[in-house]
Amino acid sequence: MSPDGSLHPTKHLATVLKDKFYSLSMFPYPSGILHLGHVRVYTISDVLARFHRLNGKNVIHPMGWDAFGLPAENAAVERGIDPAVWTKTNIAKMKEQMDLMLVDFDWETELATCNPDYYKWTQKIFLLMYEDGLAYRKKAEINWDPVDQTVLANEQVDSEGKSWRSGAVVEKRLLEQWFLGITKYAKELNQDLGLLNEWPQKVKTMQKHWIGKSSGASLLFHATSPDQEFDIKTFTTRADTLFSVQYLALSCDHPITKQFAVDDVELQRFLAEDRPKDIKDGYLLPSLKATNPLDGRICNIPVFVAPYVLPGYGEGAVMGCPAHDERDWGFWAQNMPGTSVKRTVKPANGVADESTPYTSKEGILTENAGPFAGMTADAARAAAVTALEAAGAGHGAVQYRLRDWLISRQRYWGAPIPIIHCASCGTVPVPDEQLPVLLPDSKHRTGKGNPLEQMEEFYKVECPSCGADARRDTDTMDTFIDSSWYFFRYTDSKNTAQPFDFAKASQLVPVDMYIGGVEHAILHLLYSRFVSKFLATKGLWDGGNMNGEPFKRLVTQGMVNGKTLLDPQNGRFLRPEELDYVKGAPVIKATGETPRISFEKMSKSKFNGVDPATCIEKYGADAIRAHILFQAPVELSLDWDEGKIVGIERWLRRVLSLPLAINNIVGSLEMPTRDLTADEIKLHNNVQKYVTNITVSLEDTLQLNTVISDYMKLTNSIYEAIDSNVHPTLIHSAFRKLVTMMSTVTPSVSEEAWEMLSAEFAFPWSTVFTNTWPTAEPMMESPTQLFSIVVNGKRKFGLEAPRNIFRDPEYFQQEIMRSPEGQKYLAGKQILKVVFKEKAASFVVR
Ligand code: ANZ
Ligand code: ZN
Repeated sequence: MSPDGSLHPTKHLATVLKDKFYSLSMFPYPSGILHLGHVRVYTISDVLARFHRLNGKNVIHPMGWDAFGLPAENAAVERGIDPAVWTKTNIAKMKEQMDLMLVDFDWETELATCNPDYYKWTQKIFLLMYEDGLAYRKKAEINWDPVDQTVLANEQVDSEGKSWRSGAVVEKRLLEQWFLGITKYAKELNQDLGLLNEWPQKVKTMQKHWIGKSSGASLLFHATSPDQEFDIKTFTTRADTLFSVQYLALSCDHPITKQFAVDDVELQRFLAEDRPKDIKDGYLLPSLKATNPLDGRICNIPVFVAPYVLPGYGEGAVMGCPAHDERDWGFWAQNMPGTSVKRTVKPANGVADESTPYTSKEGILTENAGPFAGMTADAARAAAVTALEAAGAGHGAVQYRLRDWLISRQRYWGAPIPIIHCASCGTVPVPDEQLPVLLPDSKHRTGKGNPLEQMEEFYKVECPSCGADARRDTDTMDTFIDSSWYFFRYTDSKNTAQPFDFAKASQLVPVDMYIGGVEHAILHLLYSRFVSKFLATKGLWDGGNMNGEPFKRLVTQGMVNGKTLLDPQNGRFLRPEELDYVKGAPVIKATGETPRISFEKMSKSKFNGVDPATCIEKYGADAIRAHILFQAPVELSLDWDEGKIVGIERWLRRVLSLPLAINNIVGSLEMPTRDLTADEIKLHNNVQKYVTNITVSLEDTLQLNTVISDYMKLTNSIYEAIDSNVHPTLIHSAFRKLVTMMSTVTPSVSEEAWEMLSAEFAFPWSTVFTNTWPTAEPMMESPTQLFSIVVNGKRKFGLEAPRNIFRDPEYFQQEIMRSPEGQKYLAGKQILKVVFKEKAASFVVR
């Protein structure tokens, strides 16, 4: 049902939707082969695009190529070809396969992120960020992939510390790197998840965790050594535990740590130690003592340097509460063995277990908690912040776990960072008129390191500011930047003066429907949200009505799993040549056994891959498109079983037989002037029902699997209508509606059926694609209804009969007995009792 309460979805369409519909599927990496996952996404976006086009919308349905990145470069190294050539060839191949799928993309706005006319603007956006201090350089400990010889973002390192791509154990190195200040947008990115009503909850939850908002307090501990005083700022989410603080811990990078290290050889040794740091490791700064900010009498708090304290989070220093934090408990036991812990929070009813820390955020403060004794932990947290504020020693504070975005890559196949390093001017942006900084043709690729660093003709430049000899930055940008703004470029992909036109982008973005894999739930979607918001702040577009959010509705489609045949003895994956087929059923040649079947992620090693092009050749694009929608709801994973396509093929053949059958009975397209028969009313009502269902599914609920079953049911209704002599004009009209609606999913079958119909008459219409989407008309009251016939308490069959027949019991009983089912269930039986109701007749028989 539509929000305005109307049952007519077409009315909803007209009033709620704007003039445009931007249907976007995540653009692919041009690997050269289209897989079934692609077929699934593009089918969905194509069906929706065609649906909205038939509804008179200005539909934007673009396609492009996420064309920079490592695979092209690796392939180039392996095969000795230019990544640009490799990429171009792959694009051509994939485009051909998309055409085979009959996806109707707007090819006139096609883009590839590796083209200079695109990355010129990626570079410009980087410079806009640089201008605002959002793109900055700093030395950072980075993840170094020793195999690919490149820096990896944190997200590209798995939980075991290995590279997502090469699988090598990642090393830590210190390098000057470019960062984008996404953390400046952390608050908005977190808050505005609340605007994304049409996003899957699981994606929002993942982003929320990734951004990781923590509310707590920032507080100052005064610390003294014999000759100096310090203020140590810490961040805590547990201000209520302030009176249980027994130590402070500083990160290895903390300024105070660095200062002490100057004279303290042992600390130097501790910091330089090359073994993996344990969470419990600590180095006590013997001469430094801190004081509790709310009670000066507690003034002998030891201060440690501890690797577990992250330099980039909070204040890079923590207050240690062994009694209430697992990590602090372990740290205390190792560094201060035998010392008691100070408990200030206990469970509301009962006593704490003395052998473990009490880590719950709920509880009651003990008598050890000074002014907070007796309060609930909740109340104590608030009271502690108030007290700290009054004492000028702290305030409420919020921290985000989100880190700034490290974008430097020491690789060739990416957009060069448009910066020049000058000995006297520092980092100098490349002037606009020198953009794009072109990737030079690289002939000497060794596969190791960054070829740009070895190309003097690339890096040797004049400083744009002072004219002295300078060096061009040889890093390229993370490809996630390329894909963070491509949907803006589609709105104006030929613009040579700016990334895109303000008015065009503002009119078309936010994207109405974004479809892609859930694997992009965090990075790509978060980066795109960040960049869109930034571009709105800079006035490149108006930001829409969702505070710069780029995607109104998001759909994450499920995986496509391949049919996998396994040896039942040992679970081994079976190769195709190990199998025979007996009456279509697989048999293992060697043993004669039936293989075990499961559906698993497609992979070469499982011999379960499916090539879409082969499938399309075998069954046709229409059948593949309908099958892929029919087999599973969009969000769920789909088990690809070719054996099931026959059902779709059978249905499509039935559809294609209808035009002839209809042309045979239809003489003119004049409507009957008499009252409609019961069968005609039934057909009428079925048409309205399916038009409504299909419209709601395509416009709103996206239950695309039920769209296909509704097409099938409507097809059956039309066959039934022919059998029951429904007036041909009504059948003709019902079929035209079916074919029009089907054209979203099965364009060629629909167009063929349409032509066959049109041929009979000199119709003004020429193609099904320029039709208008059918509107549901009011239902008609049928003169008949379905009665349930119950025999000895069990429903045996249904009987269609005039509505009022139950008022004439004798006639009703006769009709029941006369029907074929009545013959079957009642003939020859002794009828003891009959009860007639408004919708049923109940027999007791012997
Ligand atoms: C005292 C305390 C007592 C803490 C207690 C926790 C439990 P989230 O929720 O992840 O934000 N912390 C603060 N800065 C840190 C840093 N740079 N590196 C490592 N740990 C840090 O965690 C916040 C908590 O993590 C803070 O609250 C602090 O320990 C620690 F019973 O302060 B807590
Ligand atoms: Zn200079």
